[in-house]
Amino acid sequence: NETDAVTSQKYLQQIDSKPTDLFGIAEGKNVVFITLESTQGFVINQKVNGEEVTPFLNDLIKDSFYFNQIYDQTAQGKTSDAEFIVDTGLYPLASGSAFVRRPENTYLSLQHILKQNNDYYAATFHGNDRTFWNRDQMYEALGYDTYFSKKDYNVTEENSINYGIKDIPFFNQSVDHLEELSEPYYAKFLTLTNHFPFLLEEEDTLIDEADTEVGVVNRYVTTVRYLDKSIETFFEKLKEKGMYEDTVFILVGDHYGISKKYEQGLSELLEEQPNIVNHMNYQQVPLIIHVPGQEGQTIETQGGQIDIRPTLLHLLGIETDGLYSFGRNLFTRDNDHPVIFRDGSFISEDYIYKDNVCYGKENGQEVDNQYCEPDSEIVRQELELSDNIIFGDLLRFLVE
Ligand code: GP9
Ligand code: MN
Repeated sequence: NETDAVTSQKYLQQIDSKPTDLFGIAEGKNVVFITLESTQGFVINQKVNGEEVTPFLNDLIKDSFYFNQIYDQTAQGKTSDAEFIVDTGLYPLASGSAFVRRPENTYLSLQHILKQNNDYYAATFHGNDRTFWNRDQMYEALGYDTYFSKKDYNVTEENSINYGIKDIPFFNQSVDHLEELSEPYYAKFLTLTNHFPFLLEEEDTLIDEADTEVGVVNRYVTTVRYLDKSIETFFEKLKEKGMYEDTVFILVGDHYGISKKYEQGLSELLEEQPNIVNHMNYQQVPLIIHVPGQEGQTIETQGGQIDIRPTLLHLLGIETDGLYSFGRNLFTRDNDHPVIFRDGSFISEDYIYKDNVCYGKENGQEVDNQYCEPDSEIVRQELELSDNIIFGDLLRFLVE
């Protein structure tokens, strides 16, 4: 009800945004947002059999804001949760996908905000069926003007694998649609080839499989390598067409590719011990924000996918106060605020809290639960407020 709406409003209003020199550096630019399917942070600058897994991304981060401590906050909604978090600034649901369960809500989405501020046109591109994850319905609620899906692509048996059209033809064909959009635009691209169980044809294999005891991990490096190539192809094409300069690019992994079940293969690959500290590190996803002409910088601030939206808005020169989001600008985020996971676990400046056990963050030693209690309280509060907003459809009272 409306009282709950006011409670949420009060909490969210204390999330301050602080000024920085970067405010507005990308004002008015087109935005190209790319989700890197199943891409975990460890692939960046990682070599397998002496070869880089992501040579293009490794180069790109040298001229980008590269955030190397960003955590996957998705739950059962997988890709759709990653989309939900970025677009709404809310946490995903504890079970199921908000895309499927709450498409009729009022949302103050990133797309709405951009439309209101600079008349951005919002489009989304994905090679799978329109209705997957209920995207057709949810994208309307989020204010997308156009949704290019499978039916808008020339999809053949030759150019498809696993869930659909391969990433290279996907980007190639997308450019033709992108060219037609009115500017400035916000364009989201969901890649697909690097999806479990990581299948790839010989002709697309650019790197040898890894050599661990876990086939999933071995194949994963080849599909990540292919994804890297597809991004390179896309950038080249945009440069050729003069569509690169005036665009800010955001690339982010949507969630893990190697689930816990296969993690021992990852430990083998990286020659690391299977322990809580490394397990948490594997939950990191790469976040790259590339503004052409802007000098590169690696930012070690701890954060989550929920922090992407205010960070982008900051660069676009849009104030984030009063936008009902749980995210914090990564350029100013306080490390003492925990990164919150949907199951109530978290990672803070000094602790990891997982499955009701509190660990020291640096050494992974179990410590008394009392050390995690204060942050745990914040975690419960944020998740509850976010759930209230979603289940109570509270933004209908707050957003005109
Ligand atoms: C399918 C794509 C991948 O359209 O979103 O699915 P997911 O990663 O959510 O399993
Ligand atoms: Mn996914």
